[in-house]
Formats: sequence, structure tokens, C-alpha cells
Amino acid sequence: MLEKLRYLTAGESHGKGLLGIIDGIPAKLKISEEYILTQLQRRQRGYGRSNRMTIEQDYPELYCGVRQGETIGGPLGIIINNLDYKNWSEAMSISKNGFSKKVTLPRPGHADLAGIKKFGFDDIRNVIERSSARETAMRVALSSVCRKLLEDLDIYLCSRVIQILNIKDDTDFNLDFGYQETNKSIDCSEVRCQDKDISKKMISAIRNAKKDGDSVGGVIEILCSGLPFGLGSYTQWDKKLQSKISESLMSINAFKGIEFGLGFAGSGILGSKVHDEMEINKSKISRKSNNAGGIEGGMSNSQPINIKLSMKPIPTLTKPLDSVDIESLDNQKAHKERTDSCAVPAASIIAENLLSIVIADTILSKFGGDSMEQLKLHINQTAEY
Ligand code: EPS
Repeated sequence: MLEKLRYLTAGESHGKGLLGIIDGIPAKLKISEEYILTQLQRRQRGYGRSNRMTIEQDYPELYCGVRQGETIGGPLGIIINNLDYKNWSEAMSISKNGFSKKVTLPRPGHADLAGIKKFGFDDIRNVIERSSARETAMRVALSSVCRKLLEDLDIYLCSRVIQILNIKDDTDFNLDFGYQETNKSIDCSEVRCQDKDISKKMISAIRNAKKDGDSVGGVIEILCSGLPFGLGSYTQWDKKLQSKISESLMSINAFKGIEFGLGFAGSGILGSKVHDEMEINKSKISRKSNNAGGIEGGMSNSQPINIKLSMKPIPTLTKPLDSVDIESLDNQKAHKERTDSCAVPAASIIAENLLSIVIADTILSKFGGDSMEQLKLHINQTAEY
């Protein structure tokens, strides 16, 4: 659970647009629509996305909470208009207009079936619209404000794609050029993979799946560095850093698994090979490895946080799977509509930004401050690295 920050999103995939509010951001944080837009543009890219991404521009209008380029301590509101709404204004009309082309064929793997049962709907469109990953555009917009806060504290995030379908990039994360430059260079790959040859193989795996009316998932890796000791806590279950991160990141559509550091692989290795030995380096206690992924006992240990996340293939298939019509109960093929054949590269951007909210929240919890000046002062006085 977040302790100092609160946020909410609203909006349907093909409705008028997305609304978002984030509360708890300290005053005097320099932020602009351009900064937020950069993260939204990163989310829109990636090989395998549908042509919806060519319709949308995902421009974040900063609606309130910012004055003269700086936050003023109140809730910050953002609006993103859906440009595709002009093609859906009848179907998505707020007032009743008789337009009633129902969707009745639930897609295996999608929110469709459980969603109509939950709310008692007879039209799956009601479920599709809010369960769509379009909502993540607003979450990226809101979380990018936290990302800016972290950057002002010299905390940086970076991510890459390490698997698409069965094509894996087993190479180590190369951070020789620092987090920001590394991210920029990874953004140049259409699949956000650091290895050029493997990128090509991933692209061809996506192309083949799309040709066959299919979809693919994958695995992403995120790093976050510059953290002090002691974000999160061992003192209560809901204060543990890995619990907070998991809650936030596992809420991303289609995410199925999360690992910290060595993750599942560590379970098959002796403890002596897993735990990160200590040594003195320039009068500081440092580590010979980072198998813990930067978290020990539910707290940051000043090593980079290292997370891997798996995403399932998107459930909308243009060669649909078996389904049942919810009205006639006839066996039929599932509903199909425009879809992404792969959204793993976009998911890496969403995850990177959402991690910023959790880290910013734990920083605010530990150090506190109503303005960026106060927060920085508290960090300078008390943080240990
Ligand atoms: C998305 C917009 C959606 C999908 C995708 C995410 O656009 P549309 O449904 O109009 O084609 O591309 O949503 C899903 C994958 C999903 O399952 O809902 C976006 O803006 O990211």
C-alpha cells in the first residue's frame, strides 16, 4: 500500500479520454507536459502494437496542481483525450441513443467473462472498455511525475526486454553508459532489447505470430539505482518493499510473474552461492554481487533494485479460440477486434514508471517534507548509502 501518495485513474478505452489525479507530491517540483509526454511517447512505441497507436497522440494536459512550471502542493490532475473517440462517439455515448451492437463472445484469457458475471452485464463492451490496457497511459502520465521527483534526487530507472515468446536475451544488462543513456539506446530497439541480433529474432517472432492471427508475451527487467538504505521495512507485512512493489507492478494488465534479483533461480542454488558477500570498499560496506536484487528483509540495501516481470500473450486473437455466446449459449469462436500482437516493449515502460510511484512513496515516508527543498534537506541530513 502507498503511504504518502494517492492516485486514481478514470476513463474508458474508446471514451472521451482518461483522467488522473495524484495527491501527495511535494511543492516546488519542476514538471512540464513535455516531460510527461516523453514517457507517454515511449509507451506508445514498440513492434507489434496495433494501429490505435497511430491514431492516438497521448498528449497529457496538466489540468491543475502546477503553477509557473512547479507543483504547488495540491493534487495534480491530468487529462489525456482519446483521439479515437470520434470513431466511437455513438457506441460510447454517455446518453442513451439506441446504439446497441452487443459483444457477446468472451475471449479466453480476457476480463470479459468474469467481468460480465461480476456486474450482471449482457454486453461485454462494458467490460472491455475499462479493463483495457489503455488505462496504463494515464498511469504512466501520473507516475512520470514521481519519476521526475526521483531524478531530482539522483535516483534513476532503466528497463529492457529480455524475452519475447521463446527468444531470450541471456546477456548481462550493460550499463556502461549510465542509466539515462542506456535507456535512450534501448529505446532505439523496436523491441527494447539490448542485443541487436536478438532484437531481430524477437521482431520476427512477433511478425510470425501476427501473420498467424496469434499474440506473444515476454519478460522484462527493470533496474533502479541511487537508493539509500532502509526504504520499506521489516517491521510489518505491508511495509515490506517487495510487497509494495509487487502490488503496484502486478496490477499491470497481463502481468503474471515477478522476481527480485535471482528470483526463482535462487531456490535451486546453495545459500553460500546466493547471498551477497560484504567487503569494505572506500570505507563503506559494499557487496560482491547483487543476487538479492537490492532488497533484504523487506528494505532497500542501497544496491540497485533488480526486478523481472513476465507478461502473458494478449488474449485478443485474430484467429480466435473457442468460446460460448453468452446469450444463445452456442459454441462459437471468441470476439475479435483490433489488437496488439505484442505489447511487451510498452509494458517495460509502464513498469519502469509505475516503480517510480512506489519508490517515491517510500522516500517520502522515510524522509518526509512538504516541498522538494525540505525533502532534499532531510535526505542530506539522514540518508545512508
Ligand atoms: C491500448 C489501446 C487499445 C489496445 C491495448 C492498449 O486500443 P484498441 O483497443 O482501441 O485497439 O491497443 O489494449 C489492450 C491490449 C487490451 O487488451 O485492451 C493502449 O493505449 O495502450
